[in-house]
Amino acid sequence: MAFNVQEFKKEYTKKFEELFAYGYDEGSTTERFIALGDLVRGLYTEEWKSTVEDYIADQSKQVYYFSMEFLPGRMLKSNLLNLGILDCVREGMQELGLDFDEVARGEVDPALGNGGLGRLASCFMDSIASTGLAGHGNGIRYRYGLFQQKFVNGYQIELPENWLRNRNVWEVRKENKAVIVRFGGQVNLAADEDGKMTVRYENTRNILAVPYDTAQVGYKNGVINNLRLWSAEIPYGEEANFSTVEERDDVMRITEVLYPDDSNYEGRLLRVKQEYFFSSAGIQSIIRYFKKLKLDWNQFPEKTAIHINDTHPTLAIPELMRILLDEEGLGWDQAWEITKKTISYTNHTILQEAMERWPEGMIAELLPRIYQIIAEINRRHIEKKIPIYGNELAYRTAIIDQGQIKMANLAIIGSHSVNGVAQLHTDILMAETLHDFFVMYPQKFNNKTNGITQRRWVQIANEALTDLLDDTIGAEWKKNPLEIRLLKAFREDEEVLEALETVKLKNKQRFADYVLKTMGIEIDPTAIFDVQIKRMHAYKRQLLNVMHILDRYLQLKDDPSLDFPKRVFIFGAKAAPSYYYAKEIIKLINAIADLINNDSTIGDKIKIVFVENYGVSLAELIIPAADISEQISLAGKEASGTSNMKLMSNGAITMATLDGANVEIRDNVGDENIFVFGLKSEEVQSYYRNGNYHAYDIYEKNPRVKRVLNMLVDGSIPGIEQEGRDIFDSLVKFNDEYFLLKDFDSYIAAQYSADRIYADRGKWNRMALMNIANSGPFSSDYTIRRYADEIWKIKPKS
Ligand code: 26M
Repeated sequence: MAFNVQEFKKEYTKKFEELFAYGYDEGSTTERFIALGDLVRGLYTEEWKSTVEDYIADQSKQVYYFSMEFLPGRMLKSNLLNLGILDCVREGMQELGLDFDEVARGEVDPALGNGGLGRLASCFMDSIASTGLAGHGNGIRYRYGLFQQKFVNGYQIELPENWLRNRNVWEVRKENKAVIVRFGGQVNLAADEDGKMTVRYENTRNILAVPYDTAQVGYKNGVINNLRLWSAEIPYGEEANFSTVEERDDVMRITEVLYPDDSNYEGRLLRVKQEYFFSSAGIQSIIRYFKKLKLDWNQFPEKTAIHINDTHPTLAIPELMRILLDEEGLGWDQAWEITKKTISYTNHTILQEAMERWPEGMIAELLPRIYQIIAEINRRHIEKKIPIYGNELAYRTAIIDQGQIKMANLAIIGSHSVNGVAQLHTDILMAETLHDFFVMYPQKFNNKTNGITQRRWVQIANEALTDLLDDTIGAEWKKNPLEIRLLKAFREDEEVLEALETVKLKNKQRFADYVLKTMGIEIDPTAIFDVQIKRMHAYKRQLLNVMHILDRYLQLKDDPSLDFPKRVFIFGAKAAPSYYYAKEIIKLINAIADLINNDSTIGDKIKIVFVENYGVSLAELIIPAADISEQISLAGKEASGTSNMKLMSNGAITMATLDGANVEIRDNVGDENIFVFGLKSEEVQSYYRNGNYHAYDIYEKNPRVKRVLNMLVDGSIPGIEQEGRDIFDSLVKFNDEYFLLKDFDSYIAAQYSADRIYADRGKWNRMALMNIANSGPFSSDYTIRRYADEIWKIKPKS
């Protein structure tokens, strides 16, 4: 983008005055950001428009990524980076006497997702545009994002996240693209004049879905795709049907707030309304576009791929069927072939409690026509499969079972591709979780290991590392992430290794400053920064990390002269508001932080920092500062993980169980550049199957385990009477569902070897370098290319 510093300064000054009627020097940080964001949006609108026009002119196949969640993070720097004007704008702001980084922090980080699944969707949007693919997002414009987390007396408190309070400079409301989504009512069959039967919907409640579009700027390639988020409103001219406050509230509520639980499905009516609302609106807008092309319906799958991110948008399947059947007049078989060829599905979890199921009666009442179509899909499925596979297998794969609609079953049967998000996860899906379906449809199953965008997670979050890489191996890695492997040639180069250490130290200092300023805790940047950042969940085993901390504390209390290197244990985690046990662990971590941080005999040997309100923006601050990446879920439980990839790309060394994508990280970096411990997935499976795990025996026989666990109940940690007892019981009395006690010894041993190696700076730096050098394969650009080649069948714009 042609643009110079002088022009920028002029434009910015003008834009600010236009918006606020005073000079930027008098503005607040928020106002300064809004002016900048507004200016930047103006810079790309022409390319945004022409990208869409080109897609129409070329009749390019397009992919639509349907996701209930997106977690884009702040967009200013990423838009500037991708437009190629980041340095120019930074310089211009500086010349205007403004602190560019501070202005950038004036942007609110949109938290329209819970965690891994939502962030993956946003990495994918960046990679789709940056690899030159015609692809768009489809989701919900929640009025309130994921709750803000506060700690009060160590307990998690949730506050509403009113992310739109200062307006959103990136979005464009597209009133002319609004569609109607219908709920409730009755379905009637009526014969028209020629005696043809048509389906009529009567007495439906009609909701207006208004799209807000946000540009997805590709990296220096002129491609600008679209993220379309829908908002629920009362349709124009239908105000009379919404005369009571309750009726109006019911509409607003649909897109009011993101459900804050990412691990436990709940059969709530409002949730399924949200799911149908954005699925239906998305399908309608795709159909509207396709009809402009004036092609045959059989060409729909040649021009359209629709991907559903987990089962949340699965109602897109019967919705597409409904439109083809009822509105476009196609026959069942033709509509079904088109639907299956168009839709593909990603599974993100094997946890049974997270699998979506809806009560049949609820769907029948809320979405009567959709219910009929699901029932017919189910009937045909059973009828077709019984002769081939027998009754038992056929019924085990039924969509409707014991009064419940199983969304994963519908997603698999109604799509042509089912993928897991790491090889181990996909293997478990095929062999266990979805084995019945694998028998029926082996060709549908495939793996697409997750990835991350190094543009955000290295170039933006870690400018110092970016400069070092450019100076050492050139800048090609930015366009071609595999090229980062060139760094391997410098593994014995002391100058590079020292420079890498300097970069890390600088990032650690930056985080230490933040911690001092926001929490009043002083941490030593030369200490090991040991990081675990992810949702709080029992299977992720933050509690195992806690057990290590308590063990280390006890060792130091016994012998304060022990020469452990200093360590700072850094946590970031939100718990679902209804997840009681996860909240107890939050309280526990805050309590041991209080105890240990203020114990003068421990001093700097152990510090614990539990940051409040972890999210994308804090991740950008923490990840570049990490030495150790804690990826310690019980093997077989974490589908993939993506913070593991972000941390390795920033030179942290992984402390890993062989779970999710950790396995592939190990394969890439080699055993000598990772700390692996714990049970393997097959061993876990075998214990579950044989029922021969006895946590109590370990508690009794392992004195270190016993001492650590006793701390939870003997009053040595103030303020956790209830929590300590509950957590102790979960491990000792209720047999430790996630095998923490079993993995404890090998975890401690792995932590000790980390201590030893950290003391050898050269060796540690070499390991860090090898992690960075081997992170290229985890770029979401490659993940997306594999989705494009193997599932979506779309090619980049030449
Ligand atoms: C479901 C029903 C009702 C309300 C909420 C949900 C729900 C929301 C989010 C369920 C699951 C949700 O997210 C799951 C998730 O984030 N899974 C993670 O996906 C990542 C990307 O593939 C993986 O890296 C993680 O391993 C996986 O845990």
